[in-house]
This record gives sequence, structure tokens and C-alpha cells, in this order.
Amino acid sequence: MVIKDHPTIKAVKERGQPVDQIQRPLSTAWLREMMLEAGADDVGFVSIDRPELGDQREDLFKLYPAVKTVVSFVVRMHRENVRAPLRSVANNEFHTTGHLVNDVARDVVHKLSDMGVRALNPPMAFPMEAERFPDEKTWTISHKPIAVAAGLGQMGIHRNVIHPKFGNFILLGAILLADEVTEEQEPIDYNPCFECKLCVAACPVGAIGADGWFDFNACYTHNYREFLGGFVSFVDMITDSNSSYDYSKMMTKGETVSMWQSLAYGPNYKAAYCMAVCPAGEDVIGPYLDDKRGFLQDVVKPLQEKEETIYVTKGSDAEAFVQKRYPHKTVKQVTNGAGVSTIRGFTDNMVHFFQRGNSKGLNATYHFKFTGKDPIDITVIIRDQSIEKIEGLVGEADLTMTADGEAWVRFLNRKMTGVFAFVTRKIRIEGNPSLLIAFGNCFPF
Ligand code: B12
Ligand code: SF4
Repeated sequence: MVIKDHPTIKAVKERGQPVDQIQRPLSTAWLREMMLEAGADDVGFVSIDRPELGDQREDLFKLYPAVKTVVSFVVRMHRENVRAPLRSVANNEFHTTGHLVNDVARDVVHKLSDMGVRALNPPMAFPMEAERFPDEKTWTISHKPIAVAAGLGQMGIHRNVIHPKFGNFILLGAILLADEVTEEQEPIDYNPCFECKLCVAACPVGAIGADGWFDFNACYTHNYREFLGGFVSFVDMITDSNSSYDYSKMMTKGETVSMWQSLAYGPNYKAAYCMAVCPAGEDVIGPYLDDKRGFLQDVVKPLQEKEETIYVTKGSDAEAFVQKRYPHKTVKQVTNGAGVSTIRGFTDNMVHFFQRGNSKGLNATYHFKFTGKDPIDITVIIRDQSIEKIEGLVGEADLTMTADGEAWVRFLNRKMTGVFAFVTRKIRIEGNPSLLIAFGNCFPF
């Protein structure tokens, strides 16, 4: 068939070009109205060229090569539910609002598309590019810095975005537009976080440092027990068990049913106490200002006093923290499935898993020379409970390690013993071996 005779081509020709009635650049007032009507509670606009988007611009172009503007928006959550110590109540609110965020974005891109405006709606969180796990980040867009750039709030000590009115009881979404818009927003000029540190006091795993430090490993191991790597760890438990009796020594029936529930109804967070207790925001702060003691009693104490299982990796800062701070909570050692599978993954992610408590007293410079398929040299400086990673070999090392990359990964995943690695010279060190042990203690996967 000649293409011009195809029924589709003929129909399109007969219809003629649609008259583009949309004015360019797109009106932000008009877009904002459309977003609010679809269910958003606040909206902001940022151009892809803005410096605040610099470190994720490349990712955003991969996500949508046509992107010119990012529309950031928030949907409110119901506070009482988020504050409930019962996980089913809080998680229902997280899930329902999360779905609403996705629905708002989908509704608007469909409407825009019908009017000839191109746009894309990435997920608010899940689904993710899960096959990248664990070596690369699985999310395609980081909503928090975009929301901040779009004037929707600032990140508090707990690293959640706090909206000036709604507080942190919001979830974030975005739409990528292939158009420019009439107006952009700037970040708000103050932080709604007033540093009360209630989030620090409430976190069951000590993930939030009073100085703004965030222990990714702690939050990820406990809160995400039924997500991503937590699920990998669960599968490992099953496959490593010799019998149902053997398995029952590792998982209670309640934990197994909880995994089923997460698979069936959406994964359940084990906590979100940092968010639950945060009194910041004009619509939220009233009860805290009226009666601080009452607020602590009503909102913070029930979460602190809750008897529950807390998941930690063996030897982590979180394990020591829970034992000391919350002796009435049950500590359970687990793996978090986030171990590394490539040398790149190890070197890229080490700063996120660093345990600053365990590093106390350690001041050393390490040179790592990884050979093999993906060779790389890095310098790691651990000093005053902080970590710095530099590509290449810089300065004078207290310990130099030369290792076959694959062997090192197997060693970290406990698939090769240290003795075997050293005897076969897959791993060689120059310097005091105790420095390598001290380094290992900073990364209890
Ligand atoms: C990854 C992620 C997490 C991780 C890391 C959290 C974090 N601080 O970034 C974990 C699993 C710990 C997590 C937990 C929670 N999250 Co979350 N999470 C995300 C996600 C997918 C990306 C976050 C991001 O951009 N981080 C990067 C930068 C901006 O944040 P950062 O603090 O500087 O970075 C830290 C980590 O991300 C990590 N990191 C950065 N890059 C990489 C790469 C790799 C490979 C690894 C391993 C780690 C890592 O290291 C940094 C320092 O610790 C977003 C959804 C999205 N697509 O944006 C939701 C999001 C941030 N989460 C959200 C929520 C609600 C939560 C929880 C409350 C969930 C719950 N119900 O318990 C907790 C709160 C924990 C906390 N206090 O931060 C909301 C926050 C809403 C708000 N008001 O700000 C978001 C925006 C989802 C949404 N669409 O609304 N989350
Ligand atoms: S709980 Fe207090 S310190 Fe923590 S983020 Fe909210 S206002 Fe800031």
C-alpha cells in the first residue's frame, strides 16, 4: 500500500493541522490553576537551567530530553494519621497520598497532551529503576531539591522538605514540561525548621544528627525493612534456611505476614517518626506553641515508648544507639541487602554507609588501588568522625591497599575469607593491618 492511501494518513490529512490556541510561553497562573484543580495543594515552577538543578540536570535530560521547565508540587498528608504509632494507620496515609501525587501528575499531563503541550510525569517515588540496585541510585529525579528551588519549602534538620504553611506533612511530585513558562519561583528566604530537634529525639535508630548528619544506613535498614534491599535480605534468609524450623528461628510468623502484606498492599515503612513529630509550619505549629509539654506527651512520647522490633546491621551505630536509648525496643540484627556488587558501587556509595560513631578516634588516610575489570584508585580520609573520598591517590597514606576489585567485592559480601584473600595475594596491604580492620568497622553492611 502507498503510505498516503493508508486510512490513518488520510484521516489526519482530512482533519488538517489543529489550531494551536495555547499561548507561549505557557502561563504559570493557568498551569497552577490546572494543578490545584487536579488535587495539588501548592505548585512552583523552575527552569531546567537553574543552578539548583545542576547536579541532576543530566539525569533529567535522560528522563525527558525535551524538558525545559520542571513543575514541582505538593500534596498534603493528614497529620493525625502520620503521627499514629500504629504503622497500618500511618502507612495507609503515606500510600493514599502517594497515589494521589501520581494521579495529579497523570491527570495534568493528559490534559496538556490533549491541548498539544508535551509533558512527562515521573513517579513520586516508586516504581524505580530497580535493576540498578544496589550500585547506582534507583530514582530518576530528586524531588526535594526541585521543590526547594521552586519555593515550596526548605529541608529541615531531618532532611524532609518543610512547607511554610503545611509543615513537613506533604509528599512531593513533579511534571517535566517541554515548554518555557511565564514566571518562575525562587526558594523561600527562611527555613521553617526552627531546630527544636524533636526529630532527633524521636528517630528510633538515631538516624538524624542534631548537626544535620543523616545516617542513611540506619534509616534504610530499619525503615526500609520491607522495601528493596530489605526484601533481598528476606529472600537470603529463606534460601539460606535448611528447614521451616530453621527459618522460624530468623523470622517470626508476624514478620512473614508483614512481608506478604507489603507485597500485597504496598510496602510498609517501619517508622517516619522524624516527620510525625515535626511541629514546623504555620498550620501545624499551634499546639506546640500553646503547650510544649503537652505536645511532647501527646505526639513524641507514644512513639518513643512504643515496644517494637528495630532492625539494624550488626555492629552499626544504630545498634549501639537503640540498646542505649531504647532498651524496651527489641534490636534485631539483619543484613540490609545493600551490599555492593561492583567496585564502582563500593567507591560511589561508601560515604552514604559511613558510620561516624564507629569511626571515633580513627584518623587515617587510605590509598586504595583496585585492579581488574574496572580499575580505580581512590583516597579515603577518615578524620574527626567524617569521611572524604577523592579519586586518585592524594597525599601520604597511612595504609595502602592493592586489591583485585572482584576479590574485594567478594570479601565484603563475605563470600571470600580475609585469610584466603591475603594468602592468594588478591588483597595486599602496606601499613598497619589494624587500620584496615578499623576501616571495615566504619562500614557494617
Ligand atoms: C532515596 C529516598 C529515601 C532514602 C534516603 C532519604 C534521603 N534523606 O534522601 C530513605 C530510604 C532513607 C528514605 C526515607 C524516607 N523518605 Co524518602 N525518598 C527517597 C527518594 C527516592 C530520593 C531522595 C533524594 O533525592 N535524595 C538525594 C538528596 C536530595 O537527599 P540527601 O538527603 O542529600 O541524600 C541522602 C540520600 O539520598 C543518600 N544518597 C544520595 N544519593 C545516593 C545514591 C545511592 C546509590 C545511595 C545508596 C544513597 C544515596 O545520601 C544522602 C545523605 O544521606 C525520594 C523520592 C524522589 N524521587 O525524590 C523520597 C522522599 C525524599 N522520601 C520521602 C519520605 C516521606 C520519606 C520517609 C518519611 C518515608 C517514611 N514514610 O518513613 C523517610 C524519611 C527519612 C529522612 N528523614 O530523610 C519524601 C519526602 C517528602 C518531604 N516532605 O520532603 C520523598 C520526597 C518522596 C516524595 N515523593 O514525597 N527516602
Ligand atoms: S522536628 Fe524540629 S528540628 Fe526537626 S525538622 Fe522539624 S522543626 Fe526542624
